[in-house]
Amino acid sequence: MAIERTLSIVKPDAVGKNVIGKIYDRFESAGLKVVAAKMKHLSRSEAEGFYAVHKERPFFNDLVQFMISGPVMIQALEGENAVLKNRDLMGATDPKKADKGTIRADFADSIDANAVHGSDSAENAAIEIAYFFAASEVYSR
Ligand code: RTP
Ligand code: MG
Repeated sequence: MAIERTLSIVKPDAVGKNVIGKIYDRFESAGLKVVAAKMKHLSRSEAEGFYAVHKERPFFNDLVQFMISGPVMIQALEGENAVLKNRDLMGATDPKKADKGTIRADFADSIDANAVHGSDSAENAAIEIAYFFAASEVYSR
């Protein structure tokens, strides 16, 4: 299995609950390494640009409004099968449907305030990592 990278965001709800470290522990316990990280309060245009694929969806405005409601913690994760592994750790988009023991089941309150973002493909991961990090800010290790 090839080493892959994925882009993860701890969303404003989870940052507000002070569970960044608990979520990082899930990544590290699963063998994913944090290879880049920054805390940032996104501007509206940054959030709109990040979620541009969803701009025609009915939930787009609520999603952007939520993502700029407070600071987020953004990280690139590296490891075997990182994209799918992170999606498995996150659980389903709606925390009510997320499997027990997943990040969203344990830390999220609703489909809007759902604790984490994770890239959905290796191709999108590369685009999303480049959206937030210069190549020189990502530390392969
Ligand atoms: P994310 O991109 O944040 O990792 O979440 P995801 O892949 O599990 O879900 P996605 O379909 O990409 O949707 C992005 C975010 O939009 C909100 N959403 N609301 N009300 C709705 O039906 C609905 N569907 C999606 C969620 O907050 C989701 O994380
Ligand atoms: Mg998504």
